[in-house]
Amino acid sequence: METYVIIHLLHISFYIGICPNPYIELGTQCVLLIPTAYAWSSARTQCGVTGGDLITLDDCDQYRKVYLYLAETDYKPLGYWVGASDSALEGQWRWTDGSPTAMGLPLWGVTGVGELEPDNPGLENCLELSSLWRYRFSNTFCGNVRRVICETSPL
Ligand SMILES: [Ca+2]
Ligand SMILES: [Ca+2]
Repeated sequence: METYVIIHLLHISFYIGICPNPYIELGTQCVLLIPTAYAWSSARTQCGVTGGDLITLDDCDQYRKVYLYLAETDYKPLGYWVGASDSALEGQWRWTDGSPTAMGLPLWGVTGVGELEPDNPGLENCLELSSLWRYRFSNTFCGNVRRVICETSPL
């Protein structure tokens, strides 16, 4: 009886439901790549138009699935906006739902001069995944244009 219950719960945890068109199921999230480049706030609006928001990547396994998907899609060289910024309070990185963004390795990339991202405090306030950083987290200017990764809830 106990064994049955555990297996049943595991099954539920892997079933996320049906993703609304044009979102695809990717791991535990419904994900949409928008191949047109926008500034961060416009990118967020574009996700809203499709019924979602910029993606939250607060789970390492799920981040890896997204990373592999981007590497496979391979729209070099521009990066993708994801849903974190420190615009509200410098250095306090938050996802769009207000939850804190994990800092440090292995999520964040290392700059060309060997320093850990995020760099340029006060200037670069939005989070991107760029092929230049092997899709590790890096901050850049929110006004830069990047492709977009949205997330929405399953139906
Ligand atoms: Ca900043
Ligand atoms: Ca940076």
